[in-house]
Amino acid sequence: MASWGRRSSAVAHRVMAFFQVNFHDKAVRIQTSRDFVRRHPFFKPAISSALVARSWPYVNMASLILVERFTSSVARSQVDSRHDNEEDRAMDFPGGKVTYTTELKFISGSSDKRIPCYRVLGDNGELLNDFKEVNKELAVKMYGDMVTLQIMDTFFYEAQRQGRISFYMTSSGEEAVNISSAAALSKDDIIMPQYREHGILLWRGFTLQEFANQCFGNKDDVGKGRQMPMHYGSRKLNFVTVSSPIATQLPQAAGMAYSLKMDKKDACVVAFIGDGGTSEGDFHAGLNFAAVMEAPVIFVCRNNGWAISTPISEQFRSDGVAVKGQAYGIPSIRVDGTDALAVYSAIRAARNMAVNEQRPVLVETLAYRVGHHSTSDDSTKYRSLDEIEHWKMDRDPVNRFRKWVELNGWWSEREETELRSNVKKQLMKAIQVAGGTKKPPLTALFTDVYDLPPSNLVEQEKQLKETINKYPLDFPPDVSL
Ligand SMILES: Cc1ncc(C[n+]2csc(CCOP(=O)(O)OP(=O)(O)O)c2C)c(N)n1
Ligand SMILES: [Mg+2]
Repeated sequence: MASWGRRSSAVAHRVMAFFQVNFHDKAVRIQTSRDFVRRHPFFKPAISSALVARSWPYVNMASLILVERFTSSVARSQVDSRHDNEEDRAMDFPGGKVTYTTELKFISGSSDKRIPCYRVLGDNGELLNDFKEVNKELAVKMYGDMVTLQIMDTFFYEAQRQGRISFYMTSSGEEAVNISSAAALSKDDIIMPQYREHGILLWRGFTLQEFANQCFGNKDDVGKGRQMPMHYGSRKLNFVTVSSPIATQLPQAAGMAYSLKMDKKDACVVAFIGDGGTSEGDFHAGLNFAAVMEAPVIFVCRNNGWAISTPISEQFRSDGVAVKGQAYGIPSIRVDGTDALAVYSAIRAARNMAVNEQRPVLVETLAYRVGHHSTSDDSTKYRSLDEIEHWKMDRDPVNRFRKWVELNGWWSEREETELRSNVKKQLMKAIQVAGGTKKPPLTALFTDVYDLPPSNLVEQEKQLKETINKYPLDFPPDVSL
């Protein structure tokens, strides 16, 4: 934990705080400044102890920060009030009182009842309660973006099949998780994606042309063609660039959320993870850090049943993922990810909790991965066609939401036809333009990381140019040296 204290100060970039801490009943004031952190990003013990009164024993700065920090009174009071009535029979242990029992009994590895799945819409798009959070304007935009996402996925998937781009991943089956989450958040909330969350970018205004430019890796791609397709990112839209190593975004999300808290921002971090990602150590580190530091972050676990060919029955023996949040002391909920309204209201409530109460929240969405894992996968090799068809036909989130929008009289067949033909036209144009746009110059491969490139990079650049000049037919003709 102490090491995280140091790490978070680096992640958060700056600490402009004036801590008043009580240590062994003596008040100590420690001022840290932006300059101080820049000069001593790891709060070396020698430096931290120098800041504390000399007569004091060695004190680690990180542990002091953890004593009295930006807290959540709600989270604290929930922990403290657990054993109020059992004082007499309780062991006073660090972390809180624990009651005694003479019964030799292990807590069960599973509860009798599975955590239920929150939903608002019935199977035929009918409301199951008196939900009023989504008005016509919002509903039509949500539906429009879900359809756009579906069509975009089909077009880019086909473009990969035709050899025009190298890779693609669809969000088939998880359109509501994408679009409803985005709709429920504020644009100031920072998204730390896994990789199947491009619908959030769409919602925030990333254009179809920008998607196409990234997938084609052309000179107009924001990332200058240096990432695989699907590794989108947009500083303007508060969407941190996708990074493939699974779950690395979760500890980073905890640190980033803590920095929002220090700056008293009216925003949270929203970190996405797949069911497979929860088996990574970083998932557990991220949740625990966020819980202990009371960081305003929403962890959204897209439980889609599969991690490439690994089914969730081989991924974990717990009742899914929501229960893990409780183990870390994080309020958690399981939501029907094929119900756009349920996802919307759960994420909205989670955001209110994260921002107003300054604490993490975990949302587990259940929405089957209808598509293959990626264009490098054929899922019919490890799961039945019937299973895929069932989710595709009977539980499609877009159709279900459409039924509700239509029941309200907010959508017609004519609007549906217009929307679809419009999106298709835009996509055909975007793909044509992106495919016809030059690649970024080769030098872009070697810039933007170092102020002065190190000698090994200079050498690699030289070697690459020599190789291209020697074997020009093996390299794309539209890359300028
Ligand atoms: C650390 C790490 N290990 C393995 C992989 C290879 N890999 C890429 S995607 C994936 C499956 C992830 O499944 P899940 O988290 O359920 O997300 P989904 O694809 O279902 O959305 C794996 C194992 C990786 N990218 N990073
Ligand atoms: Mg999965």
